[in-house]
Amino acid sequence: MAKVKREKWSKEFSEWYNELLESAGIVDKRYPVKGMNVWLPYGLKIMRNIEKFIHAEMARTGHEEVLFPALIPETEFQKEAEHIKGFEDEVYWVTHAGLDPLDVRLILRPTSETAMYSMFSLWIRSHADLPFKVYQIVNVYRYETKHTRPLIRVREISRFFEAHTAHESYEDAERQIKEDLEIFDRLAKFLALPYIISKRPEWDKFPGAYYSIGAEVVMPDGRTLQIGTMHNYRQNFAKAYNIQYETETGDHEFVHQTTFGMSERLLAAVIAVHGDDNGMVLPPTIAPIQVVIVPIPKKEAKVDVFAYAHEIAEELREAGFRVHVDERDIRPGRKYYDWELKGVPLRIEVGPRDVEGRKAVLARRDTFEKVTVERDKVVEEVRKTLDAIHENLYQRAKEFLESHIKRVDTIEEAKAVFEDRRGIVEIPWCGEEECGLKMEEELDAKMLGIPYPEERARIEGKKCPLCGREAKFIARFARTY
Ligand code: 5CA
Ligand code: ZN
Repeated sequence: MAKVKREKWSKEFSEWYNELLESAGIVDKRYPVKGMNVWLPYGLKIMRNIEKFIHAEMARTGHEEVLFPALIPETEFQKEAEHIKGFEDEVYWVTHAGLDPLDVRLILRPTSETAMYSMFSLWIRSHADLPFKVYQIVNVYRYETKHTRPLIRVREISRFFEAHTAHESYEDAERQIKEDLEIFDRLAKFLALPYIISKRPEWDKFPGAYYSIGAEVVMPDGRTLQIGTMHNYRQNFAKAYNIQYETETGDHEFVHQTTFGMSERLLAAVIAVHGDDNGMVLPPTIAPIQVVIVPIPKKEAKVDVFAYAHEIAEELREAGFRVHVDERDIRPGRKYYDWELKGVPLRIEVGPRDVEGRKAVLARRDTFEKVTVERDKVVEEVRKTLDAIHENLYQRAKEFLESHIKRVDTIEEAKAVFEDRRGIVEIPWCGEEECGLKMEEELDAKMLGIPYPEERARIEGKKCPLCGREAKFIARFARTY
């Protein structure tokens, strides 16, 4: 039985990742615009399965789907001062139509606040329209200057999920953030991804937000990846875009707004967190093929392994599984290799002896364990094994995450963590921006923020290692993607 190997996966993660995206057929990064990649069929199928879950969650929580144009007039883009400041050096401009310069130049959306909110001000009239909850999954464009990487940091984010909501009060907007966190938690469980939530420091909030929170996973090399964010805007954008509603008493008030954003980074996290040296390991929930059946014919055998394989496949399909029978005329070992690379969670091998004995061999992708089961128990065993795989992926990832969070008291200890296995360092902090920024500099790391909700971040009896004052919070630092 093969053993799980994670040498290259952890020690040369970048190389492992880039090779895998190509060999497993996820995206092709040879497209001639830097930071913009081509989705390949297999990668797209996995991403669509993630999106299906997101659409279902949106329906469950009463968000309506919309689609806004990708172009935004300069005049709309410039209405919220903080927002422009945050994005002006990242937007792509459309300045001409044919040969004529445009009167009002257009930007390609980097996110859709400035596209949506002038329309919100037309649509939202009274308290009866609230809460107002919409979302879209679209491509957005950001001229990223940090190192670009497929799915992780792209200049065309092709599967950008953004939910935008408007509320009567701050309290109701806070309820929305709680709902977003619950949706995110269900999605993370669906992807078998353990994560941490932090409230961003003031200097790293989303441009225009009152506060921002982020969800992070730890990648195989110990760096963190932000895979989701929620923002409470309070009335900042409502004032800039004049989004008012009539209260029950006939007064006019600005709405409170929130957003919730994610992208194909979710897929990057799944690939990275669950993978090993043999390739991807997909959670059964999103695997385009959950079970691959490999018939192993033998020349002198009289029984038909192909018919037997199809019979099992049909039965599994009827039970609701996504199944593929690999009938290619190549050696079984080669087939195993291909499907392991592509992360198919479960393989069934059937040879003449299995046909004669009415048996089948189940081989797990996550542990490489093999068991022989009775033919009439196959459906039941497949169901049990896929569940076990999902659970094992989650537990393994959870252990990895937990072993990469270290609480320390001094800068020296924090530095040692970043030299050793990296991950996330938690350190006492007085709460002052000056100390936070200095710690970022000394550690050559980013402050992810403080644990969320804030009650979990408060500490007593510790000193800020920089200024020696009483520490108010635990602050998290990491090298980030
Ligand atoms: N308007 C808000 C909420 S929708 C917003 O744009 N927030 S964001 O800038 O934090 O982006 C939301 C999520 O998109 C991030 O958490 C991250 O998962 C993803 N994302 C951001 N930039 C990129 C990028 N260049 N490539 C891939 N994913 C990205
Ligand atoms: Zn301090």
